[in-house]
Amino acid sequence: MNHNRSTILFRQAKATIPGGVNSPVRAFKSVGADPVFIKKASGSHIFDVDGNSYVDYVGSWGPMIAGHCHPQVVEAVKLAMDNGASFGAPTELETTLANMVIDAVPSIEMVRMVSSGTEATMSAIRLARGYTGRDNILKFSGCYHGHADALLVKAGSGAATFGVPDSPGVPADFAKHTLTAEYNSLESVKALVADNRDSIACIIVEPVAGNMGTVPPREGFLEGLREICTNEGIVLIFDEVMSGFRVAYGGAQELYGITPDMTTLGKIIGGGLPVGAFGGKREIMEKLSPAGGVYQAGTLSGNPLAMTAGITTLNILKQPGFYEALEEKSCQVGEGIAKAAKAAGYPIYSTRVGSMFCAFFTKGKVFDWPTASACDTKAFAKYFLAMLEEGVYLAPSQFETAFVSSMHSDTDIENTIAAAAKCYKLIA
Ligand code: HOZ
Repeated sequence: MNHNRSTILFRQAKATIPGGVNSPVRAFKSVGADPVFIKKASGSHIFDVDGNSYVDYVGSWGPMIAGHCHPQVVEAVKLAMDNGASFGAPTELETTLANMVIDAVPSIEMVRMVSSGTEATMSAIRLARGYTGRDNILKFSGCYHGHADALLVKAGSGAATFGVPDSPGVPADFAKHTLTAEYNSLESVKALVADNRDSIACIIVEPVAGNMGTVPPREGFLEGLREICTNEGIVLIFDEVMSGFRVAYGGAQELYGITPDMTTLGKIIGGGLPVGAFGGKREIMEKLSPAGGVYQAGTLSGNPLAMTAGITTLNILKQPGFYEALEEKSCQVGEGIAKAAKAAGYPIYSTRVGSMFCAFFTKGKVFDWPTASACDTKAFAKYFLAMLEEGVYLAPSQFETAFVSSMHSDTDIENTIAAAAKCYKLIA
């Protein structure tokens, strides 16, 4: 494949944008290559500036569950644009999307729209602190909740990819209120709670971890968190920015039947436009300004174009059989890749929850950050580059999730599995 134009554009970008990208993982740095620059996308495919096409399993890191440029979304956003891009004043669209979110997500009685997942988690934590009057928060090693200061502690995703356990620029005074437990270990949570009685405002968790690869919750883990939080007066926050409307219409909380006190959302509810949201129990949400005293605001919050893309996308997801068909495709691709690795004699540990999946380059099981971080990232990098050459676009990091969309066809899936078979043999 020729990547000449991408190489030129990356060189130009590096002169004006730090590292040449506007979000670190995109840079392909951890796989030792230059990124391909994307020109356009359609359905299950993205196309780069050199004319190469790829079956896309990044899906803009999650939002494109109905595929790129879904005709209904494109049409709706074009019409919304004719009415104006932004008003900074309330619109009916915001209430429509709020009602759709409330109907879908068991824990959400009231919701506030913001512009990104980072804003959603940052604001949810402020609200949990304001509501409880407590300062400490508890998160899990390898879970990523955006890049707010207090949350960049033992974070997954880009921070994990680049080996940044705690970012420079985060004052120790800010990070000292962040306690970190091990994912899937209730014992580690209980120990921290016992040592910090009556000082923990919230436990924030990805109910399906998606930022250290895909790591499902073990049986009893989410139930245990629910019980601890109820007993200790701690606000339980599910960060469903990735899993919301992805693993089920009502997210992981619907799938596993555990209801947190608050939920953060993003990605899919914006249909590819910048949106985040946080919501939960009415008594907590009513503490938010201007109803209550906890401050939070945003010029582009509830933006009409983003609301329109979100509403249209959720209407597509509500069509009968949507999640069943997606499950079938995801199972085919996840299992197909695992079988291809086995046939090549290459050791991987394969995980999948709905249309989120991951192939970990390890012989052992992966259930937390220590087991995820034991993966052979050099072998992953070789596999990633080989797959790219075969026309399959994966996330350029072992510690990210692959996403399947409803537009992935049987041919796309067959081609992906054939490419994986070839690439595992190549690196075995
Ligand atoms: N936070 C995303 C990975 N989990 C990366 C987003 C991006 O680089 O666009």
